[in-house]
Amino acid sequence: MGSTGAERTAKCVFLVAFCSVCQALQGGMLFPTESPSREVKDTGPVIDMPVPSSYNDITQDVKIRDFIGWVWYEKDVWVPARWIQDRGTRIVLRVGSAHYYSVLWVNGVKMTEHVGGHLPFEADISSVLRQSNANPCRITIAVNNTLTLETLPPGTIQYMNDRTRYPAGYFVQNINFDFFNYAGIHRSVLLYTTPNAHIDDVTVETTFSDNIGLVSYNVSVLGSSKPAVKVTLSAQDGRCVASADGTRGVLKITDVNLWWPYLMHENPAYLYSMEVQATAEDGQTDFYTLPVGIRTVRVTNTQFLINNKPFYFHGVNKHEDADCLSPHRKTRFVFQIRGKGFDWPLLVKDFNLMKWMGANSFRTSHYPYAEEILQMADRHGIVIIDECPGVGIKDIRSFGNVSLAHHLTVMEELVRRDKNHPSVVMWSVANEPASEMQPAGFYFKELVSHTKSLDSTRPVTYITDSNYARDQGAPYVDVICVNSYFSWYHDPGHTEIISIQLNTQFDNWYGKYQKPIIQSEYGADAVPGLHSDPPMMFTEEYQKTVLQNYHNVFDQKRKEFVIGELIWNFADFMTAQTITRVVGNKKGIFTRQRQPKAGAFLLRERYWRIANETG
Ligand code: GCB
Repeated sequence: MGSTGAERTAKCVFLVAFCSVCQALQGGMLFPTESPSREVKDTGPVIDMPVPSSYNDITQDVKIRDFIGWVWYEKDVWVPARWIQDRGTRIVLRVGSAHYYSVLWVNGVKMTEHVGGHLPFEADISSVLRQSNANPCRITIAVNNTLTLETLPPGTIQYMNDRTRYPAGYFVQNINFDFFNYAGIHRSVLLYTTPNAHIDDVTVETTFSDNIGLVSYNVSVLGSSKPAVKVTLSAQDGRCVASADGTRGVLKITDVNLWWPYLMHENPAYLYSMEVQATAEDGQTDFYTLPVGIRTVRVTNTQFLINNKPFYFHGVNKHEDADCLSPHRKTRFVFQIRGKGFDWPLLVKDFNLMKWMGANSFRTSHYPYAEEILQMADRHGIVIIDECPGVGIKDIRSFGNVSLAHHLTVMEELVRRDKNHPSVVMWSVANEPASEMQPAGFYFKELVSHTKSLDSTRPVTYITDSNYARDQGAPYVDVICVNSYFSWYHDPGHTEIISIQLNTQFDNWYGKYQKPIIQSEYGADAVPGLHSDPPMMFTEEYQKTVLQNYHNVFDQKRKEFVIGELIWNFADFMTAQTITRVVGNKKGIFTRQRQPKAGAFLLRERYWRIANETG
């Protein structure tokens, strides 16, 4: 942990559960032993743990890999003395994400807690640092990865305590999603400062008319009742192109450079720089600079329009997952096993691969990705469908009021974090919920309308694998996103059925809703290096044949109402251990180490061809 965001190591303690029984002195104090009526809980080992990283793959210990419960991270850091001495300085501690439920202490004082594994949380720690003798300052974060029916994603704990079958007894975390439940502090922990009176939030909405760009902005300032706010927009060459005073306003830019997805324009991903200054009554000024891309998004019943031009999503679904080589400060390279931990080399490699294959878009399946990834997409002109962690909502009890209230809160946190990214063009509120269940209608109506009330500029969707006739949520979304695995989970081995089944799928959905459709997942597992001709399941040839059959249908339907295709998946990824997964899901067109399978070359040819056709 540290102010620079550089990788550091914290100490990590694994605790199976808390045991907080206090005995008065008069008790016998028998040595604790286990018996049919007694349980003993011990603290786990204290070990070095890198941040950011999942803790699961760091050691050789299966108990740590599959651990469910509380882990404690602790680190002493030196806070610059001037931060503490200057009472006009506000000191904030920010956790990029920690999976799933976290409690944060500084110098033993509880600062905050946070529910949810994929979005940031922070606390103003100034007064604690000033009260305690700050240095070194001790940061303690307890993280619990247990999933329940009311978490997002949901899960249940199942106890295997029938002693005739399980002599030792154990419990499992059941989940209805297909990726490993990596846990720990996954993104950077930063210490940063602001003046006491500070810019708390900035929201921009953009549009244009002919060659005039319009940026509506809204600035909120805390710690000052009458701040003087000044906003300046600069072009990439540093020229000031518009400015305004006040907490709200509209900036007008003549001869605007729009933000375009790459492949769609010769000058894509144009970002202006918006500098906000807020000066408080005492003369202190806070400055914040936000990159701003000016673009519009609109959906018709057959098209997805970016800057009023039809956009066809030819892209990928991803995961934050890899086992890869990373540079290290001291040793030149280390083999790092980070799980879902944020990793710069991986991020840059993945963007290079997406560009190599001509992918213009990705979905953050199945949870919000690190902010650095969105910033990179803004700069490179790659379009994002931003998904919340609403994956695996299969149990009717997860459609209850408590779950819905939490889901609405998660959408608020997601929109608050990602609203200003031009690359984000649509919100996805869930993946493959049991949307045919009766309560799903009300649930999705509320969820979609709440999301639209938070952001009226972007369409909202969720990803369905339900039958078109029974799905309860589709009336509320702007775009229908459908997952299907013809000739894989259905009719395995029969790729000849894809054409008829896929055509029927599209015609049924469009016939009922007259909304544009994205094939949000399709694919087949391929174990790299496994070959067979004629193709057989799990070979690279079979994966290719499935993709080709899907593509033939996409090519007919994209002339009508199909507005996108996202392969499942960009790369192989880790899952729980099941009989259908051979050390993880192998539907990647790249391996987990980012080497191409045959399918990657097929998609590369296809995506570049589409890019050239659609300009
Ligand atoms: C799906 C899920 C995705 C899985 C995929 C598969 O429908 O949305 O999370 O990994 O299928 O490979 O089964």
